[in-house]
Amino acid sequence: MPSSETAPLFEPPQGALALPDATLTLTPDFIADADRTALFATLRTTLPWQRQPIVLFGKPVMQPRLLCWMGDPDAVYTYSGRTQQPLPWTADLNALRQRLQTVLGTPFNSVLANCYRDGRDSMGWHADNEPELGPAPVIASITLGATRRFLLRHRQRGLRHRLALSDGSLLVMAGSTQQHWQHAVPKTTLPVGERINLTFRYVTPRRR
Ligand SMILES: O=C(O)CCC(=O)C(=O)O
Repeated sequence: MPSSETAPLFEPPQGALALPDATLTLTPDFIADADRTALFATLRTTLPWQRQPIVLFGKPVMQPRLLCWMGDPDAVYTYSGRTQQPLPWTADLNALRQRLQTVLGTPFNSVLANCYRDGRDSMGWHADNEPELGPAPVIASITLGATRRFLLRHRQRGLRHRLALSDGSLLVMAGSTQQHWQHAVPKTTLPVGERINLTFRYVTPRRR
């Protein structure tokens, strides 16, 4: 019997979500309750958070949240018209990376960290389908802090699904999910606290 550290996450009954054309697994308590507050505080105070513009319809627009891109030196990532050079791993993020690699059995060489300061911060509809992620990327998404709605919409069939991503949860998106589904974190008028989301990825290594 595998231990909970090594049990595969892609098999039911560990939270596999039955959506067509998707491989999604939600593990609500991936980060132990006792560790969540301290990890949130460390990431919030030590990561070099930035507001960054993206290019929308040819014009630079500020993204409505704070973010930073970290990873191996050759994990260069281009999305929404902007090329991200990785900052070096912090000890906490590297430890999470190692744990995810062990549990999921797949490599990660980078992480996009997003900080939603309140309900006005958001993430628009998109798929993580940039060429450097490959055709079937495994995206491991950890949430710390406030619970926010995470919306999914099927790109061809008009299906929709809604998840609540809560403190300490891990959502894994794999297989053909990014080919067929888009996702978003909408704004909310509810009084919500700060939320950090970490999406660990493997991008094809590139020369700097
Ligand atoms: O904050 C989230 O849960 C979503 C993050 C996301 O969509 C992304 O990093 O691509």
